[in-house]
Amino acid sequence: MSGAAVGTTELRARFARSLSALYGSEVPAYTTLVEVSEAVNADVLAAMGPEAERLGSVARVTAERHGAIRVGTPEEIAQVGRIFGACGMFPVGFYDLREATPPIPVVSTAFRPIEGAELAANPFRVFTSMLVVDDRRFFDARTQSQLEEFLGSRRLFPDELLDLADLAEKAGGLSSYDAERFLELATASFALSPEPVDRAWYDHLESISSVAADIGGVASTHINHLTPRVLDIDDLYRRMTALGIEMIDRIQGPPRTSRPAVLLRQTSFRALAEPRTFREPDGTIVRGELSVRFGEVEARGVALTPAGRSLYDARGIDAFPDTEQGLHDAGLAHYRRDDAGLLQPIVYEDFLPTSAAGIFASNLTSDGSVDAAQRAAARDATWLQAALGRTLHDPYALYAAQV
Ligand code: OOG
Ligand code: NI
Repeated sequence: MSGAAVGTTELRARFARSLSALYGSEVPAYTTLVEVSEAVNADVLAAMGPEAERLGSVARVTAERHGAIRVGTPEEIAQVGRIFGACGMFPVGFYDLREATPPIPVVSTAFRPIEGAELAANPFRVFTSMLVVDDRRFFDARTQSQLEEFLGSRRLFPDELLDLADLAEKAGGLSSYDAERFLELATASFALSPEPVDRAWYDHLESISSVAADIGGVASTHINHLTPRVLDIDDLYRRMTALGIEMIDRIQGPPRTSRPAVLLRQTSFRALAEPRTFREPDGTIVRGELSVRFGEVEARGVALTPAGRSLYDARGIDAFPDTEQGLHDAGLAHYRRDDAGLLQPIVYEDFLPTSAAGIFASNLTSDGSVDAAQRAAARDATWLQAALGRTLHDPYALYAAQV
């Protein structure tokens, strides 16, 4: 415990709230999504009673969000690690989206709390992707060096923010005054920038990958989506569609089933056109629009063990037992025994590579261009851990430790 006025747990909860307010002001449809999610959750609670809270208290689920951000360099992701570290969020898992269909030129991790009590207090997580500029399958030598120059000369986060982050992580929190300042600077760093976008450069990157353009074609980063959690995602999907909001054509992850909910199910509304300013090749500044940011929503189930995950990946949800006791006895999912000796599910707190790929893909303007004959750049969990300069946690080890 620290003596700081605002501890890391409260900093995280306030950061999630402040980003939510920002995203709602930038993307009004997000506010609709949050309202519909809250209405669905209230209805599930009314219909099911305490059973609805089996996978997290209503307070947790109502405040629960995951964000997504995308950065360009190892230095940038290390800075992101410091900012989230201040909020008690640590990198968990390694995702290589270059292996996805269509391939995306990024590797990713998720910053999140890692202990049961912290997850219960506020499980805010941020899926964070980093561009792989030296992967020749996507970027030729000239584009790589242009990207390196562009990314190397920008500063996503002011020094004052990084210093406050280091102070918070070291002291376990901040004074009220410093906490306000930290939240103000951190939130502003993830706002959409009014800076004009260099049209020719952006278009060049977009012809390779929309995600590369979103990262390397603009001078700052931004929240790409902020996802509330819902207790009945099929109902949410129907209600959003009835409101005339265009959803992607499916729910990613396990199909609806009467079996216990496992892992993660996600869907989203399509990226909306947002006004942006552009600098044309002749130097004139014009108003235009980009469709990059969207609204995702998710439902979470129990965390699977490695055996459960292999079974899910090989045979799908139909291969699973019908009951929680069955899942537990077969060693397929994580449960802990409460004081009364009853089985309590351990919530899945991470992401799914196929689902993430589907979420990326459903909002791309084109598949981009990839030359599979070219040399891939080596990236793995060990590489990312070194870039971050902090432990990259293994999700399976964390679930096992929560029991
Ligand atoms: C991240 C996509 C992955 C999820 O929920 O699987 C993700 C992005 O679009 O940057 O957020
Ligand atoms: Ni997401």
